[in-house]
Amino acid sequence: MEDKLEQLRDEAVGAFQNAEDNEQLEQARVEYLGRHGRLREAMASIANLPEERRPTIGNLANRASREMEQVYQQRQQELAQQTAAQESGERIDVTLPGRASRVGRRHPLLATLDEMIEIFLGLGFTVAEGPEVENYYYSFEALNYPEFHPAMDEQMTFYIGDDALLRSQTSPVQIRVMEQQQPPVRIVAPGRCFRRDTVDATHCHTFYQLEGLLVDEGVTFADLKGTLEVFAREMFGPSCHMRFRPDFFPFTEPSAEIALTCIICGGEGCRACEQTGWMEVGGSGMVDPNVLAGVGYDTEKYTGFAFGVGVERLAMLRHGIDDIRLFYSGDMRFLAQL
Ligand code: 2NL
Repeated sequence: MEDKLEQLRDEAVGAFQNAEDNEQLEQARVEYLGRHGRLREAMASIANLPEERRPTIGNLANRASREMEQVYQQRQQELAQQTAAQESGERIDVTLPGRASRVGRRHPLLATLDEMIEIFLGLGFTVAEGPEVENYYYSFEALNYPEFHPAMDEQMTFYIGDDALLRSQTSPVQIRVMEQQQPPVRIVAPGRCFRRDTVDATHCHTFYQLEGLLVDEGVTFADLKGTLEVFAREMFGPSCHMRFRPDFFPFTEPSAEIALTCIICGGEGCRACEQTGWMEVGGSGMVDPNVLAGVGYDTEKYTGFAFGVGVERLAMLRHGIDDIRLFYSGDMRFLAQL
């Protein structure tokens, strides 16, 4: 009887372990563990044994039963895991082509800025950079701001200390360069700037600017206009023109607002340009003699022009984008289109 039970257990364990799917496993379960199965059959025959043999054989039968049940459950679990893996597509198809890794590219704002810089490099300018955290002197005093100008107000500028603030334009860079060298100076200063603006479709607290500065003997407003005209045509094509209107900045005199032929409607007038046919892109002017004197230049000998252009504005025009916030959204559906 002992041999018979052991043989039955070994057979059952083999059958469970060799079952290749749920159906085969269920067949084996019915055969060995079922209500009319072979284990029950063997257990029923224990009643026919002599009384003193029954407890030993009964224990043996119970142990065999537990072992069979254990192997059955283990195999059941293995099969369930296999099915789940197959259903979730974990099968490996070695014939599939590999996944190409995504190639990155420049952000549209920096791509626009690079194009702008490229044009000025072609005109003989070089690139100058400086700190994003500035002090009062380079931000305001050296730029001929009067002592209580609103641009200095905490409402308009981010202060991070008594004499430390986030630059609101890149002009401090040009002051630093002029302090270091005598004319001729011919530089562009690209970079990130910061203003206390409430974010909306056309304003952001963080934005990019490109400023330019040229100081030499005999520089006139005609040089300013000619330089910016060349820039506009290189950037937007031969039909793009420039409009100058009187404006005011503390650091230039005279000063002029810069507008370009609306790229959306070609100057006809549309919603983007509020029916004017023109798009304002920045400001410009002849460097105020106070600024030149402040860095130790001889104002009898030298004159200069300067300008500042908003990079977001140009990028929006170029790509027909109507919301500045898209540039800072990090949304790949937007970025991948440009
Ligand atoms: C604007 C106007 C401008 C300048 C920036 C400048 C710098 C120095 C001296 C004189 Cl160091 N001028 N920069 C001049 C005129 C206008 O920016 O609307 N920018 C977006």
